[in-house]
Amino acid sequence: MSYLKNYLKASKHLDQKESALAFMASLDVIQSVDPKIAQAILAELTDQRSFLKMIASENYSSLAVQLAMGNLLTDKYSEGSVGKRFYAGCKNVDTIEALAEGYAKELFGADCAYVQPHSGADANLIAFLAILTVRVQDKELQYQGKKLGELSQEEFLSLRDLMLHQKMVGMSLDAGGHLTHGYRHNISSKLMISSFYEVDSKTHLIDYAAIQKQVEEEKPLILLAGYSSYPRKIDFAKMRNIADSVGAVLMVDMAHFSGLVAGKAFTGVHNPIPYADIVTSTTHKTLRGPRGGLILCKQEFAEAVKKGCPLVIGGPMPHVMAAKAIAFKEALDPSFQEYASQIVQNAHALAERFVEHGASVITGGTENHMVLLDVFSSYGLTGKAAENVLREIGITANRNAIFQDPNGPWITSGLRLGTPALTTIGMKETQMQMIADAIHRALSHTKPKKENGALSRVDVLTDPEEKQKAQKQIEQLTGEFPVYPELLFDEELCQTM
Ligand code: DSN
Repeated sequence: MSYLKNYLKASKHLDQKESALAFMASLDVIQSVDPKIAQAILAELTDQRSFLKMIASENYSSLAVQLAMGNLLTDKYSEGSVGKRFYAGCKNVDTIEALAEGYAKELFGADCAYVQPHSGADANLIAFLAILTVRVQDKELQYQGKKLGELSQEEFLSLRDLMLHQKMVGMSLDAGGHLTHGYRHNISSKLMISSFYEVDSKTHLIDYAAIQKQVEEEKPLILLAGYSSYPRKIDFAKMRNIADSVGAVLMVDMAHFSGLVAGKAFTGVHNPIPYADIVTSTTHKTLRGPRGGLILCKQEFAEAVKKGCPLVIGGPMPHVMAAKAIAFKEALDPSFQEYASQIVQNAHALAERFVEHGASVITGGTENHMVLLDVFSSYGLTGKAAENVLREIGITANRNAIFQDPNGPWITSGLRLGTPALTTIGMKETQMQMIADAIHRALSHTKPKKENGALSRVDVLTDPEEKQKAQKQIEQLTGEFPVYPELLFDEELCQTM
């Protein structure tokens, strides 16, 4: 039995979908080389269907996005940029990249778009280096009246030294910043002299006056705004003023909320595009595209950014650029605005319900797509333990450090819950309330086990009856809101293949 035949049998009396036919046929092709890989792909679908996806940085991309990625475009090298390639035969890649750039500019109202970065981390690295190129290297070269290749080794090393002594200020990791924003274990801290702004220790909100003070003291080249784990909007007009007060470049990493910007849930001072010099993003979070990165920038940085290859990356990935183009086109549809606004309403409903249950919600609520729970003070559980309990009741979410976390960045005291994926499959406020109830039920009936006389930070026991009730609540939702409902197959039959 082939996957395709399995689908045809399972969907016999229904409208058979071309995307499902293509997906199932692709599994047959994969199976012909390695059945284990085909099985693992299908098993991942089953897993994603059996658990509610609440990882704030994940989503479900359309099958059109996925199929645009899985084809012959993967074979093509295309170093360079549109119309200026180091390889022959790039006409079709030019078409794809130009379309992706055009859609991105239209979607975000940006002067310039660069769609080659393979990830958000790549996008950030290219952005840092583009800023160093424009604001440090090019100025120095102009002063010396030479091109980069004309410098002697001694001159080049002294320029390199100058570039390595530039400062950046970003949000600290435990306040909600990202690893690539100057964290010691990331290349950003080795490339730049990085320091961090925190959040207010009581409200956990960004303190703009404190950032202003810090920036006046440090006088950085780059002020970086953006987060991986912060449930509020940022006022980019204020950030712009702070950057301008010391002549800093304002860089924004909108990886988490780019879908909310594209879908106009974040407008005015909460839309970074008019305010920032450079904006980076991933394409697979709220934006619902393929795994990848994106840079939008003002003209001043356009030329340097477009040299991301060879600055940081090697060959661009035409198949992923094609999938980015599809995702941007999908986001240009007016329905994406409804989607973005529902993501935020869902997160709001989720947070409110936890507040009603008396749980400690970081910042007291949310304005974006995520809710941060302090599970340590709410339920006496670490983030790691809570993450495991959630998986047991049928939810995939991730633990996250909270500000000045007493349990450190690995075990953590926080749980980060996101609504983008659940919103994609059609859930609304009512379902968010049910989910908050199930999570609260499970966590409030969980106790840490004793380990050598002390309470374990990882091993916990949930009251079996309460756990079962919570599991049932979640099961009801996974049944009502199937993931990729068009992908029908007979599971038993699959296991015999
Ligand atoms: N893993 C992503 C996040 O959760 O923010 C980015 O690294």
